[in-house]
Amino acid sequence: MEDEEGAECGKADFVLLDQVTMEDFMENLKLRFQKGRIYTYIGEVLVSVNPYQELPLYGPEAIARYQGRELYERPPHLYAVANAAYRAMKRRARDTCIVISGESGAGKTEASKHIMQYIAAVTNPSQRAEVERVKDVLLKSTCVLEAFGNARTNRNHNSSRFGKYMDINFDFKGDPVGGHIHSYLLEKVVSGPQAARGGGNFHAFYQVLRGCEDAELQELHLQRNPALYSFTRQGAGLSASESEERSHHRAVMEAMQVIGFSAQEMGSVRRILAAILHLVSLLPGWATSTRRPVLVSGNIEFVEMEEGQLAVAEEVLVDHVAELTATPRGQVLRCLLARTVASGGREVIEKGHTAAEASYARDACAKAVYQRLFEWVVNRINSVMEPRGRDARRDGKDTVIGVLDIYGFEVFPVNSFEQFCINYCNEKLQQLFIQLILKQEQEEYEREGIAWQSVEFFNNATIVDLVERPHRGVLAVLDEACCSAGTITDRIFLQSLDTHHRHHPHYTSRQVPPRPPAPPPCPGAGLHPQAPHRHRGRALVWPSLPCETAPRPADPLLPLTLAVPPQLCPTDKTMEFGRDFRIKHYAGDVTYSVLGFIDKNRDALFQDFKRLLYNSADPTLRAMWPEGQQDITEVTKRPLTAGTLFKNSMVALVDNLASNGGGVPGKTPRVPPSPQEPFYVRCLKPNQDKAPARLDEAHCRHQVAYLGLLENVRVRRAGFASRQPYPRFLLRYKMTCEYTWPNHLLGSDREAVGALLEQHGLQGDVAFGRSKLFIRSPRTLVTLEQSRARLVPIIVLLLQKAWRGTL
Ligand code: AD9
Ligand code: MG
Repeated sequence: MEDEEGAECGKADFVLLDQVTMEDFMENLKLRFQKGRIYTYIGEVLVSVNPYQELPLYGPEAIARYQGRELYERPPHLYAVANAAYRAMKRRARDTCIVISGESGAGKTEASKHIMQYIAAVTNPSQRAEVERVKDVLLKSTCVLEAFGNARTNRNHNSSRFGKYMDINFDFKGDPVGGHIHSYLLEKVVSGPQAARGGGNFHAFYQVLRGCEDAELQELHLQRNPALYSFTRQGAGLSASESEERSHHRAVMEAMQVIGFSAQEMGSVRRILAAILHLVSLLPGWATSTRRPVLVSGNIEFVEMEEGQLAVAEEVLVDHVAELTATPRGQVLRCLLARTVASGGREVIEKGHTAAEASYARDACAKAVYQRLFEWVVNRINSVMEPRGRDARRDGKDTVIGVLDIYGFEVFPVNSFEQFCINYCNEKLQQLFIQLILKQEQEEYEREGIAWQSVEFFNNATIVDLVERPHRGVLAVLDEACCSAGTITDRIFLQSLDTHHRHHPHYTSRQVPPRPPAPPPCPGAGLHPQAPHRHRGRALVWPSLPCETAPRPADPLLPLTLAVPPQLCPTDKTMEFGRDFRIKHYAGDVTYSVLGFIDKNRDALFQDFKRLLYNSADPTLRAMWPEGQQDITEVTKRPLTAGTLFKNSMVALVDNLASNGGGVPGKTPRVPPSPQEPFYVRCLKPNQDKAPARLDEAHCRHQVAYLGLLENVRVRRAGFASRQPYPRFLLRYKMTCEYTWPNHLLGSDREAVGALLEQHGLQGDVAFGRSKLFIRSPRTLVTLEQSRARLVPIIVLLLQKAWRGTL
């Protein structure tokens, strides 16, 4: 690698550092970044730094240089990882996956696109039409998904608001024959979260407004200016240029056509987007209305009439929504102003909304419609990527490469339920990284019959446990609050969290003042007017809560080098009393505002809307609401909460990645579980300002620390810095030994390797495994590399002379 890059570019693998200190790590990272080397290995893990500028690193020529090569043969690159995953999958006929992680804006989505491009470029040499079709869909799906699932934030102008795990199915020849996208939590944006993250709404809204022809806009009853609609008027969403949005719109339309969306479906999608904009739009002229607006929250639509009845301020919007959703106007109006409730047996009554309820219901409807639209788009893409012609998986010859690109860890001035879920997801992935890196090492040493020495890691399991622990984790407490009939407020939920977690080393809030640690009184009492002060076994029955009897022990394993954020003071003034709680995440402290947690978790949508949309004359919209056919009296089961659904999907995802379950969240596994071997890309964000070619050392240091990259290097070197199968080792260094050049005549490759090492006097620094050589110190590798570097030019010269016949 270094022969190609030159020593002035630093070490291409952090394992080769002379010492594993933060200083040495950062020096190498900085040196490489300055030289345009944004990729560096830690063994087989790729560390990538976002350059925030176009670098000449990609494209067909670069792809050709990596195609078919071993990981270490060329300088570190995403193509090398994609190639390694592809070769591993092909060679061993085993599923594999590439997990891309890092904070928001670190370059995960871009990395996933380069990986897909590499795979598309190196497959299907025989140009089979069906394979070409699948490749087109795979590549084009990214653009469509980004339009519907990404938004501008102040951290990233193209921030993924959903997680994506894309499976690519390969046939026995190694050509892509299908794929499947699993999507996770689409943030539901109305006004709260988007304002909090200083961001805009999903790109799709701006693209429709800026990109549609005038006549189309007229049909949709829309005006071109996004500032006129409350969904699109705020934050960073407006900072994209018109021409940019127009060209994105064209690209998305084209991509949808290539994928196979029909003209009728694309029309439905546009109409649904327009209906959402109208549903929550700012009413032009409302101020001149004689009616009195009663709810001032940015969306002023409902007015209370003199008689106490509710009405919609600007009924023309109801006409638009009804027309665009192909539903009867009268029913739209009814759903907006009232709800049907079952009053026992088969009897139903209509209950009028208050203005606040009506606004809540309208927003819930807009959010749900968008979420269904997104899910429908994903499913539609999946339907055209389903492997065709045969049961591809059952014949046992197909294998899968999964690429995980999920929203990165994020902190905004105000963090809500969405950030809580996103950061929990990142905790899970970090835990997986720790477990697999340790597990893989351990297993490899065992498999090869080598004794090894363990390295301690910061174990973030305690944070994951704080969130997902049954009965008392944050999500369980939140669910319990959501199940209680109406009386539980966000604030009471916060009190309950405090009672459970006030002694947890990673939890803080200002709700309950700190108490002497022992013996703590039962904190479940007095939470709620009806709170009985007693335990009820394991089951958590609101609001009587089990008591913490003793402070939790500290983290089982303390980090060796992790820059632990300063110890939090439980009475931290930056947190608002009765509103905030804080979690000390592996990546830093995040203060969450509990406001809206219960609503967002409950994620309730009145059945009336579901029935309304199920009865739409638009088949696309209708297909998104299958449960709308249920009668209100049949709806008895409480749906799972958003938090629980998310947790379940994360647990299944992580199981899948770790090859324990093979299942996919919310779905029965399509295929039996099969072992996977993850490849990792760890993305770093160089600065907070998206500035090109600028590496802010403090910011990077923090990421290196919390991602556990130093520990990763240490583990890699703990026992052994490097390991290589005997044939590969010989291929690389055989010219450095007279017994192995050009070919060895010894009994086995292992013996030949032994002879080579003895000639260099390096036999004391290695261990011989069953199929691999394990090299303890990087110096050994450096010695061999230097020896090779001296000899290669001489050999090349000799060969050239031989070819020219001058030897
Ligand atoms: V988030 O968690 O979805 O908010 P990502 O996905 O980690 O985030 P993304 O890939 O979207 O970040 O990268 C952010 C921006 O950095 C991109 O829009 C590019 O402008 C820029 N970027 C990222 N990687 C590269 C690269 N290899 N070359 C040039 C890059 N620019
Ligand atoms: Mg992204």
